[in-house]
Amino acid sequence: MSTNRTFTMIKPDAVKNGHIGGILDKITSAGFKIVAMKYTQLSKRDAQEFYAVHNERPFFGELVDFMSSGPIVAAILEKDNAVEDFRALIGATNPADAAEGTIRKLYATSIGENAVHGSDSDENAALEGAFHFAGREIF
Ligand code: RTP
Ligand code: MG
Repeated sequence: MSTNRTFTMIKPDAVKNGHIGGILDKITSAGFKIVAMKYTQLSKRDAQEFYAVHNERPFFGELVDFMSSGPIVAAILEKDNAVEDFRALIGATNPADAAEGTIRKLYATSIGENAVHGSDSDENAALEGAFHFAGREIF
């Protein structure tokens, strides 16, 4: 994956609460182009693997249970400076600290159930995109 891409998931809380459309509108209105997208659900094992970097953290079990609790939307997004600009668009991990107008400020309910994921580096964006999508699913 080139460095002008990032990877996102609309998490199970936001899907359950009916925010897929609102979140996709924020994403595309901010200038991100969707180059891959699917509606899917992570198994517990998928969530453990995806978030393996956090497996020593106290919230790991909760995170895995939550991320596998219902369907998600996974997508690869393209824009100049995609990783950094998307982290700015989603806002702080804890919605209480998220800036006005950010996706987490608008749609997240708690630090754990925070509506969206955004890759934190170009390297992780590539790994996370490849975790969810085959080459023929990316346009
Ligand atoms: P993400 O990876 O999902 O985009 O979120 P992030 O970078 O803003 O936050 P990160 O530190 O990578 O944490 C990953 C996810 O774990 C859950 N979390 N729960 N209960 C807690 O204290 C806690 N802290 C983090 C959140 O779902 C967070 O997005
Ligand atoms: Mg993270």
